[in-house]
Amino acid sequence: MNVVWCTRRIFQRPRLGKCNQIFKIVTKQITTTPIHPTQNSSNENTLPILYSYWHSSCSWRVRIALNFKNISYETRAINLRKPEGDQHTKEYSSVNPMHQVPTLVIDGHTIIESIAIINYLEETRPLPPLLPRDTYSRAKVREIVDIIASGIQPLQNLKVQKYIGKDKRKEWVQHWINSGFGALEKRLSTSAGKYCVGDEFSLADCCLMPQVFNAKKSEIDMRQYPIISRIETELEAVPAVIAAHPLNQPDCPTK
Ligand SMILES: N[C@@H](CCC(=O)N[C@@H](CS)C(=O)NCC(=O)O)C(=O)O
Repeated sequence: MNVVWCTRRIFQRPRLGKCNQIFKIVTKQITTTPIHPTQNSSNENTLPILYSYWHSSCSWRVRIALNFKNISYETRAINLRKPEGDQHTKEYSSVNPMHQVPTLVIDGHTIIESIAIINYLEETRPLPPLLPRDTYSRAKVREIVDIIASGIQPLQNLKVQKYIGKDKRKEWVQHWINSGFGALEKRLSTSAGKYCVGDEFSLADCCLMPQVFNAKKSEIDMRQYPIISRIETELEAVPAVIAAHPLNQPDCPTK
């Protein structure tokens, strides 16, 4: 397993310049310091550890939630793209037997699965909230989360793409993203305000932004999805989202 070593680096990407974020790497291992005061575990000396890969949409979901809740954390980079893949090492497999990122170590617990992690954060550190108060709005948030986290992302995962094979890969990914986004666009038409559900940023938005990023990488024509695209524009200006962007991660390759 690789830990990315870094003494100090400042991340300022012009592309994300709407709200410039500055991250100080203050320890030998990567530590992202959020903009606001911290909301950490009772043991102030122990930062939560996020096993993450810069390009992973599921890691990005958790990074957004951590940033949104002003929780300082340390990043341990798991390089999924190396031929032998850090996710398959014996050491990491004992942390996450699904051989996937993210994994969060927090409050003496090791939690895998991005949505389980974010729900833990929501329940242990409720402010600012990622779920609305109103029961029906919460259901809407969870509906959108499920469409993305169960209905779209698993079908485009790296190991699935490898299994499908090079020839079919692009068509497969585009098919399932378009199928999921078609449904999502219709459901968002019943809930969206500024964000996925009304005007409050939520767990649904933590999931939407990384999925749109992947869709664009997969050359999906986003003009088919005007509501998703409009929400994406709003999300591009949210500091917690910008700070969590793949290009702003310490393990993002410089080239
Ligand atoms: N349901 C899991 C999915 C995690 C997942 O698919 N992670 C991807 C990156 S986004 C991964 O680690 N893939 C490794 C692989 O396919 O080899 C979650 O939400 O955390």
